[in-house]
Amino acid sequence: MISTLRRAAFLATTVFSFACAASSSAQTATAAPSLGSEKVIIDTDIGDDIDDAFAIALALRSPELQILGISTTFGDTEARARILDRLLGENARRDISVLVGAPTPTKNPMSQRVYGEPSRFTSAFHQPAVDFILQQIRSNPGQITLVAIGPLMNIGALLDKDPQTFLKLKRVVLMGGSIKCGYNELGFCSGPPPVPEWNILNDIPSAQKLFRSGVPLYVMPLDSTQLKFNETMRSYTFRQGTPLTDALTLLYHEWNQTTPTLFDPMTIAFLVNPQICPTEPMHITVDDKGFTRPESGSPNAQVCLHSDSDAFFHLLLSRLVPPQSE
Ligand SMILES: [Ca+2]
Repeated sequence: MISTLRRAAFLATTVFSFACAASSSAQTATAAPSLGSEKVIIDTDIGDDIDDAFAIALALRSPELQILGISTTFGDTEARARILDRLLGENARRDISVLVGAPTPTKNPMSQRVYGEPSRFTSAFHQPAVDFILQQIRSNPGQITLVAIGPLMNIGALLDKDPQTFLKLKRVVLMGGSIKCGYNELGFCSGPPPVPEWNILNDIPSAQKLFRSGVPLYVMPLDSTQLKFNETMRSYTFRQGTPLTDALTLLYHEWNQTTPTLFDPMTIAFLVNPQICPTEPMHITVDDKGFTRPESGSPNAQVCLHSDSDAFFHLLLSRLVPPQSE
């Protein structure tokens, strides 16, 4: 009981501080479209789990970022692109290109497919993701951060098609892998041993290519990304009634589960404030079962094993909520 009361008091204090932060960051919350200095392309499997939508929402509200495009990967990539069409259209961000990866076979149901049914925002054509990303790298060598928050088919295709251009990325920031702990419903790293993580497991050869590529690689594995979006935070977010929070509300209900784990948004939080997920150099080998094993050798990745979850949620909520009226 004592711990329950303490937790309730902590949550009340935390949400109050989010509200204050929202009020003090009115300029941040209204800054759209963003023309920030950090050029990013986000590669996503939005539509299955719910965390991709939160990652994109946070990116849309991060004026530090200039989002050049959002590409889809894994399964029915056109359906995912239509979800993005609507999400961007309803938030007046059709300036952002929506790209489509090659479709792949999957039996995984797409929980948020209905959100992407044809609407006034649906584009008749989506440019192939690999062509667009290579064009953008060639036009902006050394400047683009590729944020990978889905299975790695597009990454593998980029490396197959033009590895020299791929190496002209500024860096890849990946949500993926499991270094010292596996999936844990409690949200903290205690007990479960490492497992093959979803984004790695669904395209192991591409993951192996990525970790061997030599591109600057920043990794947010399960160890630092099992961030539970609890009931208090959900209620606070979903009652805001903005186009962005309304989109998240719809997608959350179509997802039809209770507590989201916000794995993917940590990549965006890292771009905005690297101190939220400090990295350390490691040599990671992806084995044939999809385990990401730390081994001896020269570092091939900067890996975040411990994140600041309070700072993460403070950033997320202070950006998702609108400015308070004076
Ligand atoms: Ca994802």
